[in-house]
Amino acid sequence: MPMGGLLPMFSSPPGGGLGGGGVGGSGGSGIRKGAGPGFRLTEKFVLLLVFSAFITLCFGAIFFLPDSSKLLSGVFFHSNSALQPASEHKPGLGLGSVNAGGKGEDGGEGERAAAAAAADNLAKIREDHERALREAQETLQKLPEEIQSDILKEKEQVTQNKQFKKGNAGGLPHLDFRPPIGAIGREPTDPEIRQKRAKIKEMMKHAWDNYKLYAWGLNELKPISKKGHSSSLFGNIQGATIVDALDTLFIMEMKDEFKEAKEWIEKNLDFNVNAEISVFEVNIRFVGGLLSAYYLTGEEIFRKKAVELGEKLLPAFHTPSGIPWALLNLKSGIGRNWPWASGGSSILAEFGTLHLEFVHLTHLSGNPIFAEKVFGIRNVLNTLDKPQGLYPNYLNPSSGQWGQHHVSVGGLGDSFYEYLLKAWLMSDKTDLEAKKMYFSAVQAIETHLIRKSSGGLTYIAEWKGGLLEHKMGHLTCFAGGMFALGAACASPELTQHHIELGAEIARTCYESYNRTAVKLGPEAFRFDGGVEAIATRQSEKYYILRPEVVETYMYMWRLTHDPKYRKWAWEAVEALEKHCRVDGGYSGLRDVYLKRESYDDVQQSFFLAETLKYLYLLFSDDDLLPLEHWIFNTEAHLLPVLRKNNQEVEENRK
Ligand code: DMJ
Repeated sequence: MPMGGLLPMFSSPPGGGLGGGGVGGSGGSGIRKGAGPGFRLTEKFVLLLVFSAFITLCFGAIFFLPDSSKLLSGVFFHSNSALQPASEHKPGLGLGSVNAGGKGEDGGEGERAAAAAAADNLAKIREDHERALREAQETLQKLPEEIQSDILKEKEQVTQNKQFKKGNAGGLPHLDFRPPIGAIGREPTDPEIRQKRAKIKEMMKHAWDNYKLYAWGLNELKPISKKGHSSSLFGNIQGATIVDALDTLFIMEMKDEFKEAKEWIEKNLDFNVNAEISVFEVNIRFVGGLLSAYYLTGEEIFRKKAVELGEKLLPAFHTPSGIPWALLNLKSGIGRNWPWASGGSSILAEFGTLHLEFVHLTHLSGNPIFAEKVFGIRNVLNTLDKPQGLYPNYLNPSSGQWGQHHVSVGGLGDSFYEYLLKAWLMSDKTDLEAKKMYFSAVQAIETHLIRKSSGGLTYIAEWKGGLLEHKMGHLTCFAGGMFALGAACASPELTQHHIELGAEIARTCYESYNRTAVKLGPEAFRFDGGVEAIATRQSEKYYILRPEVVETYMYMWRLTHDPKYRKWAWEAVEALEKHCRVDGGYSGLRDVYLKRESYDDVQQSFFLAETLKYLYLLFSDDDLLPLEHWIFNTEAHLLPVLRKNNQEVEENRK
């Protein structure tokens, strides 16, 4: 269509503008007719009245409207209420009703109706306006602090929700801390036992003082070179010995040392490091140590640090199966597995040893994420077939399938089994799934791994795709204590049998110590090639101050009170003093079959956390850390049993 075709309709008429000519020039419109001399006087009067009411209304509206562009725009530009947002909806000017009234053709009634409607509308406008004024005044009269605090309250709520979702420590619920049960024991009444206990405390002091003197703030001590020792297991997180030793210092009532440890933690313990750490080691030593210190003292700093570190470990679970990586860069959150682990697998003893600490992190933070993660691990395990009912040491976190079918109750497997039993006990025996998993695993271990030597020593062999390797690790010796603890809590028909199993393992491990030159056991010992409980390979002859044998003695002592366990434990103390104690602390040995010491020059942090703690408990009364109230994590850190109900806790406290 040519443009010229539209022009005539929108162009002004010749002569221009709206002046008279436009309207007048168009010839006879309806208005002109209606307004003509044909109206009666009353009609004219009604029209005049309606018109004047309309003018008054408009004037009134303008007069009463507040000086608000929003309201003005509401009135003038949103007169169609359907276009106004609900919150901005204002009663309109009522033009519709004025018109309706004004159109009345029934003389006086229409007039009155119109006048009444106009008055109504004016009243509404006034009311709205006054309300707006009142609100504005109230807001202006509020103190600036009140406004500020309203804003802050809102902000806080949002932040709290966000923090809770993120599992941030800022969202911690308030916990009513009560003094722990049996954290400090009475002096033993027997003077000989008292003296032995005092000796073990002196050993702790020697280890601590030298660490303080030569390696303060670093991870571990080199007692021969008298300097710090760093381990890649902790990346560049520092202070492993301080955190690991905290609860031992507390129960031994080494108050000054505990105080200096706490002060160091407050000022220096820092997890904002750009380094790769072992998730397992950091969890059992640092998270475990901090949780234990919190439960013993109620000091907020320990809880705060434990939760903060727990959060830092969470990215390790970002794998397709939810089975965590072994190694994690704390800054980038990038994880990976040990390069030597079968087909990129995660390790059973590592991902299976997070459960206790993570359940407590949820308990202390109010954030379910920690528990969800570890129960997720359990779910994966429960969907998998177990060869002969056994749990292989390797599990691929990407495929969620087993790697090599190697099974061990020692290294790579050990504390997974320990944590099944302790998850059940720590839940006040409500976690029946853990109980079932534990007892069926032990049954499979008994059938396929436990053997008796021709000399009558019971041992736990390693299983490699169905073939047995007749070797038992020092690490495996913890299992004696585990069987006994499980026995004490299991059904009567299992009790005797498992206690005996624990006792037999304890004896075998004792033999592994007793058959060396220094009376401390090797890293691994064999039951083949004509030997029993003796290391045959040079690479297995070392002793690094490990606790597992005295750990089993401690449980056996508590559960049977057979004096031989104290006797064996004291032999270990004497051997430690004779062969591992040096001027600068305690050192491991490279070969336990040599009379002349060959020091490895490392004072492991677990010597203070575990070995000395278990020895101290062996020479204390049973009311120091009673087993029905406390669970020891795999690094001997203390976690209380989470009672079914508070009333029971109250009862137990009396
Ligand atoms: C400790 O860190 C723990 O006991 C862990 O379960 C195994 N290794 C050492 C002690 O030998």
